[in-house]
Amino acid sequence: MRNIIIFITLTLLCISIISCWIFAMDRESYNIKYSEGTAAPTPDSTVEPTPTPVPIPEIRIYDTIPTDYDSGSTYDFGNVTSSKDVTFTIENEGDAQLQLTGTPLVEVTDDASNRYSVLTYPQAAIDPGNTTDFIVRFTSNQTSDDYTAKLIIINNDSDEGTYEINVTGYAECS
Ligand SMILES: [Ca+2]
Repeated sequence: MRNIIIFITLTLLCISIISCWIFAMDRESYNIKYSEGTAAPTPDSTVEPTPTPVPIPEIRIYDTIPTDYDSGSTYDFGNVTSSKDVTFTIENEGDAQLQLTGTPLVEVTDDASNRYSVLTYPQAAIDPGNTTDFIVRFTSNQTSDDYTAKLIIINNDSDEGTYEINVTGYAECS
């Protein structure tokens, strides 16, 4: 009977020693894993991943000076005795392709006396950093007067999709 008790005690002692050794090995393995730079798991983390910025087009229009004509601004042809041509430049300051989607690409509206016309149209697709030109003509006639109109450029800029430039000019008869 005494031998059996000694045997059981030794067996339990061995099991305890082996368990401690296995636990110590696991602990060492864990410490090596996370000391190598791997972040410990944080199941309750509320940090959202930073979204990647989406490339967007950015329209800018100026004339040959260059002076910017923001959407809604006015270009003044001044006093014109026969006709005057003005070149406007469209630049894409964004990082995605700028697309002109109007038909025509530059539309003249509110031109009751047909004083304005587009001589040269711009390209429909403008890559980031590139430019394209269009030319607008103001034509005088036999009646001295002020004439106004609008140039409409439909495009895929998110906040200037309908770009409008007011034009004005004084037809001066000689
Ligand atoms: Ca814009």
